[in-house]
Amino acid sequence: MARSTQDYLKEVDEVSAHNYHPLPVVLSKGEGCWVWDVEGKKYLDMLSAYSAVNQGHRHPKMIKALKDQADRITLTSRAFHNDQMGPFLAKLCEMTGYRRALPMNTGAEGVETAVKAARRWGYVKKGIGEDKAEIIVCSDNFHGRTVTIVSFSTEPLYRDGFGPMTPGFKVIPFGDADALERAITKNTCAFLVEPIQCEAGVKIPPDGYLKRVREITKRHNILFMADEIQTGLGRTGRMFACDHEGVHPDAMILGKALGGGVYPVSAFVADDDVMDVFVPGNHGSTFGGNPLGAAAGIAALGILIDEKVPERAHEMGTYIMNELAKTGSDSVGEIRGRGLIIGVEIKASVSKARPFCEKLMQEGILAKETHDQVIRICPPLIIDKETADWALARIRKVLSR
Ligand code: IF1
Repeated sequence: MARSTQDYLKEVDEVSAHNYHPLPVVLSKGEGCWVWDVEGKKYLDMLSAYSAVNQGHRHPKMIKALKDQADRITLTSRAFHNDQMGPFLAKLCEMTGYRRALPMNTGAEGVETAVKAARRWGYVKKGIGEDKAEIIVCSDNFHGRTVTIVSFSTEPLYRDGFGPMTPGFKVIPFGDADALERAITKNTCAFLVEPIQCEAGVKIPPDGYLKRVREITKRHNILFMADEIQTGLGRTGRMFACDHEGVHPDAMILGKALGGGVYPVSAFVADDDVMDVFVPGNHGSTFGGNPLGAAAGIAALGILIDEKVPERAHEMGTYIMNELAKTGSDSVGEIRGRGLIIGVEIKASVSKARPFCEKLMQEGILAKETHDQVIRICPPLIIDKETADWALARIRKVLSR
């Protein structure tokens, strides 16, 4: 007899670590904006694996690239060259406007790479005293789960019990450029920031913030490093969220959609002045830059350009935001977003966001709450108007209950 959803839930509850609290749906198939559960029920994916499937589930060009590469060679290690990594990094540099790229696998590894680059740049290029380098970050940041990264998180849940913490980080409020300027000392090597704080509840900084950050970091000779892992590659309606203010940071970290939803691919991109702090042996990864991931990366970037994905995200994001604003539900507080990262805040006096996500699931929409009060609306960027209208009708119904 076929296994039911309950069978799967019971099994996973027994054998997996309980480090998540997922919605009770067990998925077994995906295509475009849609996913199916083990009982054949179809859902619209409004989370997109936290922006890792911007190109849609199983985009035909992704699957072809993956299969073709799997038929040739999948893993070489960095002890040898492979014929996919160079073309991948060249394309990435061209799209981002940086001279060099360092490929890793997960976002957290990309952020760790940025931290190492910034510290070493501080010592080698800026002459900061040994082990004194300081990186400034923002409160409510989310940059990943490694010990060093949670060391500069301000969320107790992510840190508690995982000490001793890595020193060398200073936390300032997000969106406050004056606070950045005040926090800089002779030991500061970098400012690391998400251009939009997604996990914090889709927090968009005040207009002109990134421009001021660029100006301040330049004037004080510290690196401006943007974590575009979630905001990058089209999500906000431009290729990168920093593009909204025409700002070019000293370095960017990319991940998630860089693998087109089929493979973990991340990268740290920067110019020579930063990247040349890496020398043979002082950083690396078994899997970073592997041919399968690089082939996925080439396809993922190709789709974003060929199908004008950022433009589509801008168009559909504007449409969905405007339509949501018309909903006029008593349960809804602020609705904010940029492109197709949209947060619908549920008033704390009404309830938490989770029950709304559960009701959306019953209606055939998978969305995930963040920080108790915010429903995140983040479909794949290839969503069309018909699908958006289908979703809007159901979202309205759930919000107006
Ligand atoms: C989880 C959140 C999203 C990220 C930014 C680095 C990373 C992430 C801006 C690390 C990862 C994830 C990880 C996933 C859930 C998710 C998440 F809710 F936790 F915050 F997307 F909003 N920088 N974000 O968003 O990348 O190492 O995971 O590849 O940890 O549960 P990773």
